[in-house]
Amino acid sequence: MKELKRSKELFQEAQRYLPGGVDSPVRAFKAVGGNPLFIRRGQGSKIYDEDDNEFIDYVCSWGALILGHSHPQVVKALKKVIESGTSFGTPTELETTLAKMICAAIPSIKMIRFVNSGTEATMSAIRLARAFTKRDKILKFSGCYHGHSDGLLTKAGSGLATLGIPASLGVPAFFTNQTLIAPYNNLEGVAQVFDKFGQEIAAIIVEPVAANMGVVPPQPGFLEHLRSLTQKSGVLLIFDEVITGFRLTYGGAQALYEIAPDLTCLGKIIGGGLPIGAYGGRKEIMELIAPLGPVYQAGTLSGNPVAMTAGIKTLKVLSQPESYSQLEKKASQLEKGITEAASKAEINIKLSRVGSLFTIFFTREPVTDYETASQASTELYAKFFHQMLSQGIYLPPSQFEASFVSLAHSDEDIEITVDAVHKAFNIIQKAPRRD
Ligand code: HOZ
Repeated sequence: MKELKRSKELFQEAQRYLPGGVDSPVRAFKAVGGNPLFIRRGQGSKIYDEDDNEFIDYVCSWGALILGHSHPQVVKALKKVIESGTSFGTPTELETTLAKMICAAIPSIKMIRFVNSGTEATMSAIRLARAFTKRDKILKFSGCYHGHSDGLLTKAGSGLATLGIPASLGVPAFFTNQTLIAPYNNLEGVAQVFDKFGQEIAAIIVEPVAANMGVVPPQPGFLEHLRSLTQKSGVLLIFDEVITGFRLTYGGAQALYEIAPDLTCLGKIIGGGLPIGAYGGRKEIMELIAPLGPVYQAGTLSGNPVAMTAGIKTLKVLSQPESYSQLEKKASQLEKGITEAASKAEINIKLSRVGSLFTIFFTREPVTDYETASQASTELYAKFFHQMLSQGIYLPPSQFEASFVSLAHSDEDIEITVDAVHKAFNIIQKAPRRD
């Protein structure tokens, strides 16, 4: 890798105008140290920084780019649509086309509302759940991240876990008092909350595969139990599939685990790399949204033709046979290579993977919730991250974020990555350690 001369200059300048030099905290490399890369372009599985260094990218715009960067069919469709205008603030046929595709792929979604981010999707789904149940409290799991709306910014993963911020300043206690917390994968914790507050809970919101404390799969029976408990107690079950939707299967995590939630939040892949979010679910709940019902939610750029087009094209490509078996093959080859490298170098890791989502935790203990995830050595992760970066592999700059494999990653990319992991683990193993 060449010097990061230009990235360094740009970061200096950015910090004068943007808080921390970034528009989203994890990008600032605070958890791993060093200078963030300023990226100029992406093509397939690769990104290129302002110094012209090439990296195999396992962030893929935080999972949005399941087809890889600048997929030719997506780019072609975008060029065409942009020539006809970028936003009208009126309905377009494209919104119905994407809505139909999503409803067909995810049968629990009978109606859907497009918004502009995952944060908006979860925030609006919760408002809707409160209106439907006429209850105020919600239950979320520690280490799960559902965007940055007030009521959800407590015991959250992603950037808060990365930066060690337990709760954001500026959020009145009034909001977080309505948010109940249980540990992920812990049915006893859920039962305790329900014993005390069952009648006041509007919804449980959960990432069906947690992917914002690193990847933590649901243990057998966890999601099933949440479904039966919520059904018995008049509580809505909201799946936050912003990351897992169209990633684990074409029907998302809910198809993989065969559980139909009442509401689903989506984002990332359904916008093909353009800003998007969506929430959808049972018809009688969705019909409460204005203008049909009294739950208000609106947006100037919601359903804009550019994001709709990128989403439609992405889902069309993704719906081709073998997309998911290819993703599984690539990701399992990577898992095998990394696991072998770890045992050869005698490094304790737990590799957590569901389909094309994975995290390497630097720990010897199984990772099942936020408490066990946070036992992993962030110091070793940072060393590993930089060893990989110097060999041209871009991983998430935080132990508590997922890595993403795309359809653009080739067998050669996987081989190069595994070779780099061998080298990185050997160097880490030899370095003096504090863990
Ligand atoms: N919260 C995002 C990952 N879970 C990070 C988004 C970004 O920094 O772009």
